[in-house]
Amino acid sequence: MKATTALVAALSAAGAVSAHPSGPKAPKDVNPFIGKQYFVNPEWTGKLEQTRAAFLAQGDKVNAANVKKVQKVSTFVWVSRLSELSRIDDAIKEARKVQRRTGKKQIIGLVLYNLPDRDCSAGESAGELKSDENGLERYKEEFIKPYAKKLAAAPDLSFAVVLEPDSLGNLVTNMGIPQCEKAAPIYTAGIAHAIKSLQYKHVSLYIDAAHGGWLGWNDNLPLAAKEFAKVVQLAGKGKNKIRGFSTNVSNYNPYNATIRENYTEWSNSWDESNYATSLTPFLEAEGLPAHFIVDQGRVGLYGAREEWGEWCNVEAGFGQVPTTKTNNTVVDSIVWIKPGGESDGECGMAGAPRAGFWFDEYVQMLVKNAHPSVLSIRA
Ligand SMILES: *[C@@H]1O[C@H](CO)[C@@H](O)[C@H](O)[C@H]1NC(C)=O
Ligand SMILES: *[C@@H]1O[C@H](CO)[C@@H](O)[C@H](O)[C@H]1NC(C)=O
Ligand SMILES: *[C@@H]1O[C@H](CO)[C@@H](O)[C@H](O)[C@H]1NC(C)=O
Ligand SMILES: CC(=O)N[C@H]1CO[C@H](CO)[C@@H](O)[C@@H]1O
Repeated sequence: MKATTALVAALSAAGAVSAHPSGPKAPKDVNPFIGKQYFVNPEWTGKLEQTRAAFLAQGDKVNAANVKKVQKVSTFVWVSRLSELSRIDDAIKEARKVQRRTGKKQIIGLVLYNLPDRDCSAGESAGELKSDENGLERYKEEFIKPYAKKLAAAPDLSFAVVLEPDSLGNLVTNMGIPQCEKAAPIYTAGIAHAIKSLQYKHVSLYIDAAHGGWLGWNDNLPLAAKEFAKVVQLAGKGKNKIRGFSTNVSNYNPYNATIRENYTEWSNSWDESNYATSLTPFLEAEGLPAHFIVDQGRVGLYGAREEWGEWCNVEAGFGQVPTTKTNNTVVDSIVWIKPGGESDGECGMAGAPRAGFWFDEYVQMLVKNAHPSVLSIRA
């Protein structure tokens, strides 16, 4: 077992070298999460107080205590509209406080999510910017510029930034939808601009690569890699450019499936670790860095979905807690990008509120089904 792992690691390292001929001053290939403390977002952990109170009201002391463990876990901070840029300031302020108190270097996870004509295929998460109303210029000037300025002013911290979940996935598979065809040049220009604007040593960029059930099929893997390469090239000559890719943001796929779901039958990407592995050679062929972060904020229970495409308030639990011990050399870290608790929409579980609204019964279920790594946290 060990020998095989070492061989695979050696091969993939060799692949990386040949794909990126590096000059003497090329940045070292370091996992930005190693040795850092993952930032815990008090805005989210505060909301879980109502979940704890609900368990106590039911006389369920065990799960009330488990909520305290969940409150120790790091989640990403979503910046999804212009008015949410202040969330970056709040996170920076809080992270500095913790860093001063503990002496441990903090890494803050951020999601950058505000492209014009957002969510072209479903429209469920359509954003505030419209390409017909000068959206791309506004995105660059009013969103990316201040975003970059805030990060640039905090070199004492580290940042992992997920770029625009879902967007490039739509350009790979949904070009038959007129809105996506129209959005394509806007998306590529917008993300390339974000990459170019966020070139700082303390900022690691991860382009969103959707998930194994979407781009993980054999036919889609090379198309996805080509789409990513196009955007990175458009960003021009850079320094570090991007660190890698994020997968499964807000979805329910397990990282390491103990039992394969039937609906994954023909796919080599039946869980997110295998998706990262499947995509790797295609990225390397395009000269792109094959490094991943995988969202395990919510993981669907085995058998909870009849089809892979089910996405709405699926029966799930909080997943593996963030760690760099991923058992896969191409995976930098498991992270919780989607902070469990906000409803996906009025669908899935009974009583679900509109998208984005807190759904406490759902959170209680996430706690009850939490991964063992959550339960072993000392609170
Ligand atoms: C998957 O397929 C097997 C074999 O057909 C069946 O026994 C099993 O119940 C199925 N699992 C689910 C979750 O539907
Ligand atoms: C890595 O493998 C070990 C040993 O099998 C296992 O206990 C652990 O849960 C795995 N880690 C992840 C993140 O899946
Ligand atoms: C998946 O789990 C198995 C069994 O615990 C373990 O041997 C393997 O290393 C794990 N793989 C990953 C990628 O976590
Ligand atoms: C970024 C991403 O992959 N998002 C997807 C997560 O999974 C759900 C369910 O398959 C999709 O609807 C999202 O688009």
